[in-house]
Amino acid sequence: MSLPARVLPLLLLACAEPASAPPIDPQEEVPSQRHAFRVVTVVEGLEHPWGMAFLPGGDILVTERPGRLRLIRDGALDPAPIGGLPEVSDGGQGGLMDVALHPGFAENGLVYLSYSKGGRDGRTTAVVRGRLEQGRLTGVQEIFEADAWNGNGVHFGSRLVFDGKGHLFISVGERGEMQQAQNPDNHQGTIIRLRDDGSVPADNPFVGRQGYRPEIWAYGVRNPQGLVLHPGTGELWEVEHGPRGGDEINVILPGHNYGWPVITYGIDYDGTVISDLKEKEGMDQPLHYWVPSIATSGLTIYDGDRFPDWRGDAFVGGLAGLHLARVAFDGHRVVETEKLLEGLGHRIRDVRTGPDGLIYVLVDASRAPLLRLEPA
Ligand SMILES: [Ca+2]
Repeated sequence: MSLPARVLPLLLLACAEPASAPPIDPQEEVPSQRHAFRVVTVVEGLEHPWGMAFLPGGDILVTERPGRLRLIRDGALDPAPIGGLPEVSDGGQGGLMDVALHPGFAENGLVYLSYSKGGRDGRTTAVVRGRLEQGRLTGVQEIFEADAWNGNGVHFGSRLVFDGKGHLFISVGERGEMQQAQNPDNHQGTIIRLRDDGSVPADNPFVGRQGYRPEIWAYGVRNPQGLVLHPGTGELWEVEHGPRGGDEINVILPGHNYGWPVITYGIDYDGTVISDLKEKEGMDQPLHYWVPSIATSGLTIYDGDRFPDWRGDAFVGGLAGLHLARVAFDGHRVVETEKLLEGLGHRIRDVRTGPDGLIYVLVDASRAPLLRLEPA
């Protein structure tokens, strides 16, 4: 596998891991601007966990990047991984990524997984679904394979979000080929919108348009590793891992172009200028950006009842940033930012609001914990 020189520092960054994190004292009250909280370890010993989904009844599914789907049952990590998974091409930034439940999971048992898939032309991002039955996925079928093949080990995306109206959103990275994010004739650097069976909705913005893939909902994104429906407005919010200084939060609208790499607030990892432009007609501006980068991954808009003064705030994981970012909004305007969980030395891969109103945080490490923020 050959890699362009400009992605090597990124890989080093992605692989860098703190030697050991200080132990967390669950009794310790952590102060912050709006709420004091405690950091509780739910389980330990996950290998590079990436995504999670809450099952009805309180159990949790967690993906591990090397290709395992794990079950946290009654608060303990089941030693046996879920069976029946597809063959995952692990390595670099690729592997098993997100997990999401079909909105009708209670009746149909359908679980969706995004992962990097290997093939003759290198690797790409793909999505499968299967029925969870007695510790196995059965009837596994591929519902999407991105036209985003190459030999690069970077920028696979990939989050999965259902909108509750029969659609599934999938975020796909530009696979380390930045110019391809502006080419809508492939899936590199896009947000995809499909029906739950993988078919293309007739009202997607580019259906029938020459030179555009009909699966595309929006394009011009770099490496989108956070995607949620805003619980208050129903908007699709995205975070993308930018170049050096240029991570972004965006509101994703149908048919819109988010500008990478024509406009950016960042420079390349080797210090070279990617673009002189920070804005351009026809390209959407982010709601917020980070300079320097924190290496964003994971996003939740808090809507639980346990931290009332955090309601409506965005929580974003920072990998290289080694913290959880809280960004408070008034509509689309940022009104407050704060770094949480600083000093623990944790690369943060994912963050979710649990059905219990607590905030769950996945750490990226070879032996990693799932953490939970509880009110003090
Ligand atoms: Ca952008």
